[in-house]
Amino acid sequence: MNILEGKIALRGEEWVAIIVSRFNHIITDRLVEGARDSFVRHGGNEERLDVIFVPGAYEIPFVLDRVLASGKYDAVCTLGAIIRGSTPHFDYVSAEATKGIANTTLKYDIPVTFGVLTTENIEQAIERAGSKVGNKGFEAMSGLIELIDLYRKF
Ligand code: INI
Repeated sequence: MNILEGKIALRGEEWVAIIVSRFNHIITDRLVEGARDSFVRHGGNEERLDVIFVPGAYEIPFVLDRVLASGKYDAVCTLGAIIRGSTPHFDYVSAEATKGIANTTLKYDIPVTFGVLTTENIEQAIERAGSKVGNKGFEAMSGLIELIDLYRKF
């Protein structure tokens, strides 16, 4: 049996972009910090890590398309925080962001991970941004690093 899997280790030569939404920035700032932490801990060169800000999660797919088309990056980590609160906007924004990121990713042969939180309330978001339930930014970057190595294998 042959097992194909990626190592969570960078060579220091990879260019990686984080696309992050400013909406609910108290949360998304923490996700960026977690992602940066994972990147550095796993051997990334911080001078090759670009952080690209967009207004809200709805805009992530459009900017993702441009970023992937640029050819500059080996991989892209998307981060955001969509919190239901009391507005129906949540359903539209989360559906478009999720679908948009997946559809855009399928157009390119470049790894992309999804670190966009979709939570019922701010407490659940805080739990996933560096407290009780870990940091989803760290997880999204760690998954991305694994994919970078996996993509080298075929
Ligand atoms: N954007 C988010 O990133 N998170 C949210 O929770 C959110 N809510 O709830 O409205 C949100 N809305 C803004 C949206 O992403 C766009 O930026 C806006 O509609 C302008 O296009």
